[in-house]
Amino acid sequence: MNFTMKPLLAAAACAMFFSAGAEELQMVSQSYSYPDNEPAPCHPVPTERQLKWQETEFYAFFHYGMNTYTGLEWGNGNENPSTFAPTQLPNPKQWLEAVKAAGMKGGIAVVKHHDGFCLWPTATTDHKCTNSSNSYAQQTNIPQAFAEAARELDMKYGFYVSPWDRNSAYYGTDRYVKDVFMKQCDELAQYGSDQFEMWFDGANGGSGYYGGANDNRSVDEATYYDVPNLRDYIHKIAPMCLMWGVGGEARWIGNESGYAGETNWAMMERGHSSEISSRNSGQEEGWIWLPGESDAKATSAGWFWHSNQSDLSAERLFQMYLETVGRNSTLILNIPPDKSGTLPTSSVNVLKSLGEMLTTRLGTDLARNATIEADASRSNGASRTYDASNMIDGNPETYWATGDGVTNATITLTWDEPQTIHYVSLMEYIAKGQRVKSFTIETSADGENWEERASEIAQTTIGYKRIIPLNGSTSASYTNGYTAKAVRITINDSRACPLLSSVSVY
Ligand code: FUL
Repeated sequence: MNFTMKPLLAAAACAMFFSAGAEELQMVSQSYSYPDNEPAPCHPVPTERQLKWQETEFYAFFHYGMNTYTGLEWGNGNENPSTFAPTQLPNPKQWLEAVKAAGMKGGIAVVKHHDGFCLWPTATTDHKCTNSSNSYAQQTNIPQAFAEAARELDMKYGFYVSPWDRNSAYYGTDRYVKDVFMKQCDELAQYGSDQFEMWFDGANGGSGYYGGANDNRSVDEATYYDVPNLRDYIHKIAPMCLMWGVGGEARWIGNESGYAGETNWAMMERGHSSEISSRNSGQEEGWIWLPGESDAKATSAGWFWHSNQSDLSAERLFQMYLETVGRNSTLILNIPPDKSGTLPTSSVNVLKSLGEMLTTRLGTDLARNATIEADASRSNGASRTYDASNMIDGNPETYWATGDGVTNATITLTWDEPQTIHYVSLMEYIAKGQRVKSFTIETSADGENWEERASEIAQTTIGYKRIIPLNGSTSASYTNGYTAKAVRITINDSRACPLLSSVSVY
């Protein structure tokens, strides 16, 4: 719809109120108009916290703790604190430097796993590193060192604190939530108001040591942890800290193998029976914004370090990246520190190769030098345009849009000289909701004859980011690519007028 034709809505709404002291009646007239012609939101929409979190895209998971020294994946909670015996002072800065080289923007450190062993000098339990007889353990404070290193390296950081505690005598009672778990979250929040995510595992209850009781305790995770209060409380201290999993602000993608659905909505019908089976793809009809996060391991054995582990190849990790970040999910990739409290050299080397691969393959955006056109664009507003050029200006705040009710359109990028291309990456302006339901990509070697690409991949949702390998495969080796003088993207269907903030071609 043309802006000039659009009626200025509800021109005169009147409000009445009493002024504080004099109690005299005042009339205030307000008028509503849309000088910028902005598209209406297509609900649900993300909170600002969820938006910021989504921009983190690719970050690390560091499973380190008592299990590193017992060789277990789930400690029972009956460990002697002295078993935690680092051979040198654990060095979170080395962890973060290594993942930064892989192109990651941050990391989450496990500071308490299900065994209840805390990697900071907590006041809530005796099951903690500072009670070890090892002198490096006594000096260990992972949340503090991790937060400091992240700030120094300009990276985002957060903590995994297991709600389940197989050591605590109080687990399963109200006292555990009030006096142990909430206080631990509070202590951790104090390590930085700039945390981006707290990870609350879904593993809840079962057998354990429980202060010597050695029994089985189960809880209802939906009610036991007093999540609404916990969330409000953490957000007061760390306003941009997203509460993952049990916290209810982002969802598990449904597997630990590093892939999201090709179709992947950021919305879910929370509480509906279909929720669990829809984790991988989200739900188009979902009424709550609950974006997916994929947790996966970069090593072969477990989440924690094991002497027999090997590193997955950089090529395999690149595939995971395409199948998660490239499918509207974030990727939290686990690399476990060893008994020295540092990442093994072999892992550091793979991370470096991955970073180089990402730079070579997805580092130079050819769209920036293209001419871009759309066959439909929304009319300009007073201080905003919705032109196709907004998709290649590198500014995530500007976007291309069509007019209200226009749910299909074609975008064409053209170069003076033919380019060799492998990937097309698209981003929706999700602040106003996720919209696109179907699209197609074609390339043309001469600018006249078109060939459809990657039709074997479901070109359905886009969301925050969608990366399409033009050869149709996320696992095939990096080929010679296609020669293209032009690329055409057709939006075939959308929940409302499509809004794209970026088109990139690599
Ligand atoms: C799971 C836990 O039980 C694993 O030990 C690990 O921490 C993984 C990331 O989440 O639910």
